[in-house]
Amino acid sequence: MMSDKLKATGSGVKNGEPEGPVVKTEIPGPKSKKLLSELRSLQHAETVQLFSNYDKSIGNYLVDADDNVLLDTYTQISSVPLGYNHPELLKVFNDQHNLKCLINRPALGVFPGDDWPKRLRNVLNEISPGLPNLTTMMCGSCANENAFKNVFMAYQGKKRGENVDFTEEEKTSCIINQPPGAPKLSILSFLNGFHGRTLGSLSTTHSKYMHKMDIPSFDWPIAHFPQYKYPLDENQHANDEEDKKCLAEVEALIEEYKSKEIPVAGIIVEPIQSEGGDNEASPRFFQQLQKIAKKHGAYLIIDEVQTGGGGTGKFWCHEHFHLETPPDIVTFSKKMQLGGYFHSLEMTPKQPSRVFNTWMGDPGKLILLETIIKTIKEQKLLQNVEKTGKKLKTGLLDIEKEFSHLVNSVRGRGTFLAINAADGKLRDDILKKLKAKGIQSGGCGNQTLRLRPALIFQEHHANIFLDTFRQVLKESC
Ligand code: PSZ
Repeated sequence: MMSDKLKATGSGVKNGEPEGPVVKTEIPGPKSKKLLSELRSLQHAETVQLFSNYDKSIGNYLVDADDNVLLDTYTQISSVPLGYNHPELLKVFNDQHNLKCLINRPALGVFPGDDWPKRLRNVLNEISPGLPNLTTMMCGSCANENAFKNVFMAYQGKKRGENVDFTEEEKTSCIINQPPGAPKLSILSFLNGFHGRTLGSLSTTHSKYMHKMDIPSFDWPIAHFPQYKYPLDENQHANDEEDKKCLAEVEALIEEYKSKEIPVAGIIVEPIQSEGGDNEASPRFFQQLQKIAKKHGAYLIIDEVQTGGGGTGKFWCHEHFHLETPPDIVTFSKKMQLGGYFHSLEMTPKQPSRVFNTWMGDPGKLILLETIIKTIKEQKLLQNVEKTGKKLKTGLLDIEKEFSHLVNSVRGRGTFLAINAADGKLRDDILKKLKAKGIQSGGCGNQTLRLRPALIFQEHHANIFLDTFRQVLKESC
């Protein structure tokens, strides 16, 4: 799978990686704890788990400040595509031109570098999910936030028709947040969805109260997302009914908000609800959702911030759904390093400066993305994800059978996999025990353990994870 450069460099050592996890201290260890107290005096740092040594971290292994070596199945909340210190990425800024693109960071909306169109075109050609335009941004939240703006503009643009000039009343009213310039419009989202924490995107995030407490929100419709029973093949009928129920609710909400005069201009959905608990929905659910969106003149935004970049075995998770046309917008960030969204021409504003900020992304990150895409293709990493994913999922299904009183509902695609613990406390205990044995993993939803390894995670890494997981469950019996 790997190029020769990356082949074994010594006995028992693969791709420059250690043979397995090494735990030397409790985690966080004394050095991490000392650094945490220092950081706490400088900023709110209550979410910090440990401090890492990014010089020593390598491949699938995260090395912490106390020299503990952790097999990383969580990858910075699913955002490390090629593992740590990948040789191809280490080379990128040895190139003087690339280095100059990095340090002379332009305001891309005004003074882009002379290679920017070519670089954007390359990325579009390589990975666009069938959409002709690409707007770059900095993170997932601001990708969604600006995607909403495009949706609202296109929705109002449709009403204006050929007459693209704004009225005087629109111009003065929008300044003071009033209609008709600032119209009442909505984005429909799903319960347990996560689309970011900035003010607009937070109105479509519905996973944990801590994300939302004390923050004013838009009155926008929220539909239930299917909650499936597993295994899928034994619960097809119940799950089909669940799809139907949720889709009927989407249509009812669209009608309700139309009559409330807050029409639904767009629908945002994750291909697999990630923060909310790795909740899947069927290809048919997404096909029908797209049909409903089209029928009601609402645009469909697929949020691939967490699912995008190959973890599901396809570059975009929604490719698994075989939609009849591409969605109107596909947002991304995380593994792509750069935030942004692909979109149809209809989403492109007719006037200048409507979707804009100082940086509008970062050429340095786009350069990294080019290398990431090239490496994924050259090293056939999507195939690797499929292969490792099969091993991992089969292993998890075996474990689920063996410990059915402790864990259930194995699900997911590629290596983008999840399993539920019987309750939230057990899930948290499992995460802690895995960490103590040198596996960095993560939770989502109330009781789910999620796997988000890098695309270079291989079968032998899967074996280490599965063996350790089994050990932890044995101890929990
Ligand atoms: O607690 C947090 O803020 C977290 S933990 C994981 C995320 C955020 N994920 C980010 C995310 C996402 O998973 C989806 C599907 N859409 C949008 C976002 C927001 O991306 P960022 O964090 O880059 O703003």
